[in-house]
Amino acid sequence: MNRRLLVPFLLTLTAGQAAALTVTGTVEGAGADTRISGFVVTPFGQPLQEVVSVPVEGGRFRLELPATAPTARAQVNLTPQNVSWPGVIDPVAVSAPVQSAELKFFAYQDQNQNGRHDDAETLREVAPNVGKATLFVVWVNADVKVTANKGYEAALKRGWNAYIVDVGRAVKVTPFTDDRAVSVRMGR
Ligand SMILES: [Ca+2]
Repeated sequence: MNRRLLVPFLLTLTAGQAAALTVTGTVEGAGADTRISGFVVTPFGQPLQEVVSVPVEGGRFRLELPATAPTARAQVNLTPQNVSWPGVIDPVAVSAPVQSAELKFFAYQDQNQNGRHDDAETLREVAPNVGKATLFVVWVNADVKVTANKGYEAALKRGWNAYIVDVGRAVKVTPFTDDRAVSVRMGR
């Protein structure tokens, strides 16, 4: 094996070793050709790029998040001023300067059935829930701890992180694990 072949091979190996996160769930009210997708978004929640998407089959889906870093244009400097994550209320503290990208979930009808989102296909934001708590997915380029009002505390590890955020009298942030199924309700 020559050196030029070896490098991509090693990169593939490394990517394969990273634990990719799997989100399985049920969808209520999905029409024909509905896909559930994860988009990296701007700090204002506008979808930038479809990172992953899967068809809903029999009201169910299984989404595997890639282990790779999101596109550079989705990465923003995380500051206490621009954390607009669910459950985060001022005052906010960020323990280290990092780049971050938030992933949001959208549903759409794949009208041309090409297996991906096209501009003409209307995106509808959906909230995957576990009970009354919400799934939250974010990428950071280094370990960082984010704390905020009402007990919000998230210790993020370099790479993709997934949490269940429960907003009540206090904000409870717990790691999301693959064995917990989410539910998505498509509003009308
Ligand atoms: Ca399409």
